[in-house]
Amino acid sequence: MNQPSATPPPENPNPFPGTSCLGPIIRLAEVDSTNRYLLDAARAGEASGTVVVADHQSAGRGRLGRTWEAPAGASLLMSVLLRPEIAPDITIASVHLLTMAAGLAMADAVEAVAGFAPILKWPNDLLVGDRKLCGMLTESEITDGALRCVVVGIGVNVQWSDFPAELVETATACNLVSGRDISRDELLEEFVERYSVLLNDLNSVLSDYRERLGTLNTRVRIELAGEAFEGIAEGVTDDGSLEVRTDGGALRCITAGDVVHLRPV
Ligand code: BT5
Repeated sequence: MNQPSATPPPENPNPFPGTSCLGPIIRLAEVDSTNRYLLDAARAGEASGTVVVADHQSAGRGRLGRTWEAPAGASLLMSVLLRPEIAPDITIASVHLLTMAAGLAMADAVEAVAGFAPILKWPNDLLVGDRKLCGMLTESEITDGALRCVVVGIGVNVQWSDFPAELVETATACNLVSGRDISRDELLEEFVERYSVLLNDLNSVLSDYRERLGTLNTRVRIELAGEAFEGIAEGVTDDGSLEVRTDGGALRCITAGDVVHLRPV
């Protein structure tokens, strides 16, 4: 007698077994911006935890209306959709923890895959020396005073042969630092594992970020709209602002702006 055929188990929608909350991964060959794509998808109901990865962006976004440039296939260009249910501690006032956690997770992923430890720079960069390896842009959707979703966008230079003239003095890539080919997929996998763990325990993120932030105790130049000054970066407040002791002795709290690391003190 024929045995009734067993129903096959449903396919695991999480491509990274052992992690609890990130996935599925949507892979795109080309998009204007993974952040734009995922914010629109979120408005249309896309699930929390969805990750979008693109080979190329035609209009990659930086902060303050700037652009993020990368030739096709050279960078890990990704965005992660997070809704409050995936990280229940998240409120409007603590969204910065998601970016800090992404920075910590990506720094560790780079170290695991490429064998070197990048420096964290406030608020959102990974550097090697004074060259930028990775930038992050977090965008939130708030309606009626409530946080609906957060999209954390990350661009990491992974496998570059040349840099465009405007980046040649300021950027670097994993393969150039490690002296060997580096896989975007391996980096993605390592990042997703680490980020999932941190999202499940955001309480430790701020202290880990402070401990590992290369900006602290460093002489910095702060560039704000219409103003620049120098000082020593002394701390990060609970709301994620950078505290800088100016040469005049005042303590200034920076919520948004650009930081240049000048030299260690
Ligand atoms: C950032 O802005 O560093 C945030 C970059 C976020 C990019 C990711 S890629 C996936 C996701 N989808 C998006 O559309 N965006 C995110 P900011 O701190 O403003 O730095 C931007 C500046 O970095 C530019 O003005 C350039 O000077 C420089 N830059 C641009 N492309 C770069 C690259 N590939 N490597 C290093 N520096 C770069």
